[in-house]
Amino acid sequence: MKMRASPAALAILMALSSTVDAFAPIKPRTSSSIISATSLHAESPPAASNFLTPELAQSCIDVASGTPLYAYSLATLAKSADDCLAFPNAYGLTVRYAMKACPNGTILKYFLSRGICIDASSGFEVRRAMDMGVPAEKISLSSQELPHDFDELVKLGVKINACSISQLERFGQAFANTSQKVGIRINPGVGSGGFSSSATGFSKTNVGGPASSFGIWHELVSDGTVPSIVEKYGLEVERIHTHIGSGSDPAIWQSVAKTSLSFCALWDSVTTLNLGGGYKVGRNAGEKTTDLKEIGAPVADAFRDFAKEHGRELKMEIEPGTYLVANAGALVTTIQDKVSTKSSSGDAGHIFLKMDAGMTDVLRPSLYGAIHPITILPASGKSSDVGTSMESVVVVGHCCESGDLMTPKPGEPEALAERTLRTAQIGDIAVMDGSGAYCAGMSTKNYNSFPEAPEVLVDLGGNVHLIRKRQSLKQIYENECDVEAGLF
Ligand SMILES: *Cc1c(COP(=O)(O)O)cnc(C)c1O
Ligand SMILES: *[C@@H]1O[C@H](CO)[C@@H](O)[C@H](O)[C@H]1NC(C)=O
Ligand SMILES: CC(=O)N[C@H]1CO[C@H](CO)[C@@H](O)[C@@H]1O
Repeated sequence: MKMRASPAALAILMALSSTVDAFAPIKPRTSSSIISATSLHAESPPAASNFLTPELAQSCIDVASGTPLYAYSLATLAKSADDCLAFPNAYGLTVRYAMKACPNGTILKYFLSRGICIDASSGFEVRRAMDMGVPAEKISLSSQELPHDFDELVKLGVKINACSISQLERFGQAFANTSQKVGIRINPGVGSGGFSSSATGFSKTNVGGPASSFGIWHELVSDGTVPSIVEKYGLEVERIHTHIGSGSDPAIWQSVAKTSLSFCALWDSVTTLNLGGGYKVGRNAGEKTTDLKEIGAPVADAFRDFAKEHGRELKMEIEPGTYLVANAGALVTTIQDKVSTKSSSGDAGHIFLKMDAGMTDVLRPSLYGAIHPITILPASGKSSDVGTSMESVVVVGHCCESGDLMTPKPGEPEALAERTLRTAQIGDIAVMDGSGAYCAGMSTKNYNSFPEAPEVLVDLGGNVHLIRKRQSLKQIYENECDVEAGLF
């Protein structure tokens, strides 16, 4: 069966794309999404991290044979999985975990056990998930680089979303005239990301809009280019996909859903709309976490309206990464040095705390100016030894790299900001919360030849399990090859 974009649907779409400005750009909100300078100087910094008391942090250190390490809370993973699985929907929901946020096999297996499927960002992620036991048909791939073996993945049951015209062409050539089902990822012309204030200007975290390379530009759908490729190769468009990082505003989510649904009207064969991820999570005191029930309700209404108008009950997919894991992970480090540049003549200079971790483990502060809470715990690992004095310090990582800054100004990776913490001595434990998403999986791993940190899982009873060992020095260079003798 050939699918053709109906002229009526195209007209609706063109009308909608001109009202696309109705998606207000996400403005930085001083009160919630961007942490204010004063909240970084809380009267009394907490005596325990999100989920690690001094005693529990010490158990993690014992199990991982030292710091640094990443600890993940099963209780927090369970709660965020519950929230996502309860996302309001009209005609069925599939939750896909965006595994690039934290790809350890144990976490994939946990989400799989909860009925959560996988969103993969590369062919390698697909294979990694399959190696961890995720069935191919539970994996969907939306990638910037179509893997060379994509046809084999499709035959195994992996669902591929074509993310560019050339990807769609290659897909069509591989499956010409077979009515192969395909998904189309569309850049609807607007979008935002974690720290951007603009929907149209460039921001490193933008995943939609003219400054973003993700997905097929919406005008190439409305001008007939995509429909004609689909027709030329006899493909069947089964899924529409958008992922624009929409934040936590219900009105924005409803507009995103409506615009995305307008693309579903183009092909009668579409059964599923995937709205991507991008649900903001508050990591610091005073920051708001998206209320999925609140943003989901108007989205479910939009699906019902679509069904009334088009007689098709579409299934919904969401692809949270951050929401599922961000606050479930913490980086546990040791303060291995403390230096001062304060001069006797004035108040210039700072006290610096140096962690035994840094951009090699958590890149977000130095990449985006992202703010993570830092909690100082006593070296003894005993709650009774938590100190009461405070100190304003700058926290840095262990790399010989001036950008290895753990306390930037919010949104300004180049600028350092002092933070009031419990006074730390060399040897104390420093826990960086909110380190579950885009930390272990995205770092400058092995820079300065620091080994990759181990990972532990804290179960519901507070018992600690090693889920990845610390990398050895040899593992860092084991793939290097010798050149023949006499070359230099
Ligand atoms: C990264 C990504 C996600 C997850 O984004 P979060 O902001 O972590 O929720 C979802 N879908 C796609 C296609 C992605 O690339
Ligand atoms: C697909 O089928 C059409 C006719 O329906 C034909 O013109 C075209 O050559 C076929 N393409 C391939 C690659 O087989
Ligand atoms: C990729 C990775 O580090 N995966 C590890 C996650 O933890 C499990 C242990 O449960 C290991 O087997 C994986 O190798």
